[in-house]
Amino acid sequence: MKGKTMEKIVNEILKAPKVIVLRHIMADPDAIGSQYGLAQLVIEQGQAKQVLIAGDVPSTLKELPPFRNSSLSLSEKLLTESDFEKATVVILDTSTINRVDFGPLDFSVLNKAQKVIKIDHHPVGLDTHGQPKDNYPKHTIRYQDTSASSTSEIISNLFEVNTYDISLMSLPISQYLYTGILGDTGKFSYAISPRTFNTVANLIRGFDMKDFTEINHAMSTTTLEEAKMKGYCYDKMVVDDDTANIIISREDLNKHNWPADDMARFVNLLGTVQGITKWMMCVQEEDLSWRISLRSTGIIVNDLAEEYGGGGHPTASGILLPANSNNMTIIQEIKEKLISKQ
Ligand SMILES: [Mn+2]
Repeated sequence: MKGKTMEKIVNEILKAPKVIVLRHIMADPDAIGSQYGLAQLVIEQGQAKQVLIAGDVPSTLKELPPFRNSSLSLSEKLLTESDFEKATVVILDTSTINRVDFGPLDFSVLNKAQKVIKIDHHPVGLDTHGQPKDNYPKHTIRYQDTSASSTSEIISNLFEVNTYDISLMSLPISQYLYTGILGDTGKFSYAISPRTFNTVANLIRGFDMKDFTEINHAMSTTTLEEAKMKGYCYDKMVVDDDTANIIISREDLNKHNWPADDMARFVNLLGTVQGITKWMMCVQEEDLSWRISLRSTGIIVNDLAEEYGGGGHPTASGILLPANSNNMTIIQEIKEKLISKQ
């Protein structure tokens, strides 16, 4: 942890008179957990008179205990341009600017902001001048830590910065951040480190464990509809040796009235089948573009994603193919390349 940079950023956020906390589109538990966690931290310990959050919460995540009962979700509203005036905008868990959930606005509103701070755990490439290729505004203050399991882990570590005290942690903050870490580690199955467990130990210390086991349980349950979607995935997946793939067209989704976003979240189901070490899920969005997720248990797949204009983590990356009549050919091509990868 680069203590000084982190300390500077914490102070910057806690002293700001107006704070907006944003995160990525197609939100996952880490995006929302880190966003709510930081927003609540500023409300409880910061000097801001106004703390605003924005972004669409998927219906499935609205039911998770800490988000369901959150006072923050009630205050959520669509931001307007004037909200950004003199604001310190903190963008969490979002590697490139085009993935920020601005609601009806776009990134140009950041020009009105006093400060833009990016805190993230995703890797970003550098351009020839050594600048991050994330398209964030020039004046952005960045804190990027790819060794963290999640952005929620980074936000939890804010409490370990000199001036702050872990005993100041409130139960809502703890639960938001715990949920985020749980989400990005697949309930401590991957991306973990000794630091992850230290962080979690610090987060839950002093609270009733029931407040966390309740989250564990909720994250293991699904709605009946989701259970049916999972069944569909297992039924439709195709296995070639150690590689699994599933291709779900718009027509397939429409038949069941299933949103593409909800379906895409089940990508890791394919990896739960014995013998599968790499897998891909292709889901067709409403605009007929294809969202392709590549995953593996260790084999590097982001080079394949990059070959098709995508990117991400070495073992978890994605490609977006804009609507095109040629897409099925490209998907077959990616599939073949994934099968032959070792
Ligand atoms: Mn994350």
